[in-house]
Formats: sequence, C-alpha cells, structure tokens
Amino acid sequence: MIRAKIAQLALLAAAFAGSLPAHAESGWALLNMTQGVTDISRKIYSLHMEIFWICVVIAVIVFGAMIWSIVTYRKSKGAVADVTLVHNTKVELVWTTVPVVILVFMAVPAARTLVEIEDTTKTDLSIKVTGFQWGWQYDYLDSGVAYYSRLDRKSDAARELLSGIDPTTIDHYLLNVDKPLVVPAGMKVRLLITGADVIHSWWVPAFGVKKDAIPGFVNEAWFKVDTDKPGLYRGQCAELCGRDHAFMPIVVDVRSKADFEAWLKSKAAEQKQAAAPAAAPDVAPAASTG
Ligand SMILES: [Cu+2]
Repeated sequence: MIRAKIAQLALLAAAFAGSLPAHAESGWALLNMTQGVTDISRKIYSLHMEIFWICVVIAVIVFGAMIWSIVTYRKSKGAVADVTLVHNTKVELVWTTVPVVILVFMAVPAARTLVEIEDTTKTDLSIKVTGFQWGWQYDYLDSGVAYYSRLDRKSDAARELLSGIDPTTIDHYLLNVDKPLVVPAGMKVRLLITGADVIHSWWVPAFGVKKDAIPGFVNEAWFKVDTDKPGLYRGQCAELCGRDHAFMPIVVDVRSKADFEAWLKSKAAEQKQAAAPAAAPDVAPAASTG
C-alpha cells in the first residue's frame, strides 16, 4: 500500500517536471535563480548554489539519522528509551564546532561579495532613480537628461476593469514600460536610488541589483553588464508600495557604448529643444477678432 503511494508520488513529480515550460533554460533550471549578465550576479548565483548544496548535505545527514533512528529503534521492535544519557561534553563540543566551521566557511565568500556589491567607487556613469506612485524617474546626472518611465499604454489599457482586452494578446503584459532606462554595456553604472512618496524597491534580477527607494534617503547600487550582453532586461518594484504596486515594471535597455552615447546626445538635444521658450505668436492682438 505504502509502496503504491510512493510510486504514485514519484509519477506525479515526474509529470510535474515534464510539464514545466521548455525555455532556453529548461526543467528545474527555471525554478532556480538566474545567473544574470553581470559579474556580481554570477557571484551571487555561485554563492546561492554553494550554500544550497551545503544545506542539502546537512539535510540528508540530519534527516537520514533521524529517520533511521525512528525506524530502527521503534517501540514495536522492543526498543527502550535511554534515560541515562543526559550530558556528554565531547558530543556537545562536536555539535558546536562543526556548525561554527560551516558558518565561517559560508560567511567568508559571502562577505567578500557583499563588500564588492557596496563598492560604488570608480563608476563611469551616475543615474538617479526615483521611485514614485507608480513609476520610475531616471536622471542622468552628468548630462541633465531626465524622464519618467511608466507602464506601457497597451498593458495599462488592458488592465482596466472591464476593458474587454485579452491580456494574452499584449506583448509582455505588465512587464513593458513606455521609456526604458538606457545604459551602456561594459561600463560601471552607479545608481542613486530614492523615493518620492513611499518606499519602493528597484529590482532587476539579471543585474543582481535590488535596492530600496526610500524618501529622504539616497541608496547606492551599481552594475556593469557584460560587453557581449546588450539587450532588454526586466524587473519590478519589489516593495509593496500601494494600490498600483504591480503596475510599475522596470525595463533596462542595455546598448553598446557607441549606441548609448548617440542616444544620450540625441535625448539631451531633444530635451533642450522642448525646454526652449516657444517663439512669440506672429499675430497682432488687434487682428484677432475671435
Ligand atoms: Cu511598489
């Protein structure tokens, strides 16, 4: 009976594994965190995997010993509880020392990566990111280019109650923005992250960046996308910030250095033109008869 149940569970697990969507990454890899496109994101991924396997080994040893003891020394087999073993210094030393050694073994590489994550020196570009209800404002501090980035129009129309629009027909539903953050690949980009109203969080998994956007505070983060990995990368606000929290996605458009510089130049010119005062109307007031 129990064997039949176990076989049934194994079949179910196999069916579940088989039903996972086949992507570039397939099967169980989809359930794992992504390796990302920056050096830091790969370091975070390796740390995650190392610590995951340490936990697996510990779990196998601990649960194995527990289950084996329960089965082997069960009452129905005539086992009698040992009430004499109340203290053993040797055993206590071992079960204190071993976890301490394991923790230090995990903490050293983790601390090293954390220090690297916090190192916002020697950056090539600084962008101020301001989270607001509900979107993101990007200010390129060195060039004066600034704009808002919000949920794209198509997703915004489809999400309305009784819109009648089928969300499955929308490309990247709720994950597209009108104006993505444009950055160069291969350059160290520093983000100065703050909030305009409540706490938000700027999160792009592929970069290994997730930082709270807190009103009155400026948090720092940085990323450097691999030179050979330009493309669109998506993220979300990761701090519950109110009614439309689910509708303020993040899209980062990573371009080659030359492409980025050309974009920044044209954007700066465009903004300069838009800010210039409009020419005075060429009509004399008396001629205006309504
Ligand atoms: Cu939010």
